[in-house]
Amino acid sequence: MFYKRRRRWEIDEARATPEEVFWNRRKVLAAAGLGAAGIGSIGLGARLLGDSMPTEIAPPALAAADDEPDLTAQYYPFEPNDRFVLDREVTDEALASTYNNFYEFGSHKRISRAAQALQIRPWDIKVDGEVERSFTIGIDDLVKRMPREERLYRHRCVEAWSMAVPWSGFALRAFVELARPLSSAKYVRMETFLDTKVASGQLQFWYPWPYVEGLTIEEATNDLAFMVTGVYGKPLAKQFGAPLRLALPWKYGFKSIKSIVRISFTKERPVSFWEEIQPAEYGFWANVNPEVSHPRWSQATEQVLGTGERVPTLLFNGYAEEVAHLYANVEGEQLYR
Ligand SMILES: Nc1nc2c(c(=O)[nH]1)N[C@H]1C(S)=C(S)[C@@H](COP(=O)(O)O)O[C@H]1N2
Ligand SMILES: [Mo]
Repeated sequence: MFYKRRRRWEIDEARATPEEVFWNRRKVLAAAGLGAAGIGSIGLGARLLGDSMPTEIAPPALAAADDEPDLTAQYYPFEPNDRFVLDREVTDEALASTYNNFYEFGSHKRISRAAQALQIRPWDIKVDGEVERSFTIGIDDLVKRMPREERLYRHRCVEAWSMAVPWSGFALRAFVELARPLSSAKYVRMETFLDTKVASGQLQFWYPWPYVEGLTIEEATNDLAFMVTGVYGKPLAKQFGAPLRLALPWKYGFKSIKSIVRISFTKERPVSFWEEIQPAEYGFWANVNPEVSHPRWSQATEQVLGTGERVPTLLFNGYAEEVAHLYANVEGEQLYR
């Protein structure tokens, strides 16, 4: 295809801050003794998840992985699904690509370089647990089989910053249908890769690696639950959680697990990574609610990445109409953190 449609989120080059600027600024901060905790390059006072934990400055990144070709590259951009619209501008790509949470590569936001060491082709996903038959599927095969589409979603991190991005992927429901769970399957548990050779963050033994997340079958088959393989009209850059991540826009960002290698259908509720670390602060449900504070900060407002704006946070991150009914009969639980 020679014709390139101008995408809605494409902005002038002048407004985008190149990655170099961040990195140079980072060096300056390090020299000033501020280290990783002092990275204020976009003016956010965001508190790190688990900031009671020791933090570190990432060692130099390994060489970029020698990936086999991505056989799905030809499908991008995916067809936009116009049912999913935004009430705000799409976040600048350069910014969203250099401000990431991916603790496998360091417990700070500037992990985009280190993440390039992750090999994402070949990549297999193991499907097991309460299913008719366990199987393993390669990412390219999976993407080929799924109903591909693009959706504009808000993303609200528990640290009170937010962004809005065009995810490419497929409904998690379509994957659930492919997996053929038994009626005994009540939850879906997802797991990230484990490889301390590429992901130095996984050498931090006080974290319960690998990263695990989970949701109920009802949540997984809700319209909004989305499996992500691309962003900004291209295959996912590694720092976003390539080649396969989750997007649950009504929940705090930590539920949207990255670089998934295993998906299990279970009878028991999975215990997720952050819940295991600090259950009083990060629960299983983790639905966005401006009225329920995190024990250490308010969730009433959020800093919109790249705009310098602080805006009110919405119940279920603005997706109440689609998901509120899922929680009508769940009582006496920590639904909103
Ligand atoms: N495996 C894994 N998945 C993860 C995380 C992580 O550290 N490891 N961080 C989570 C958090 S806290 C957020 S806010 C989002 C960040 O996604 P982004 O970097 O694409 O903005 O990824 C989530 N998924
Ligand atoms: Mo987050």
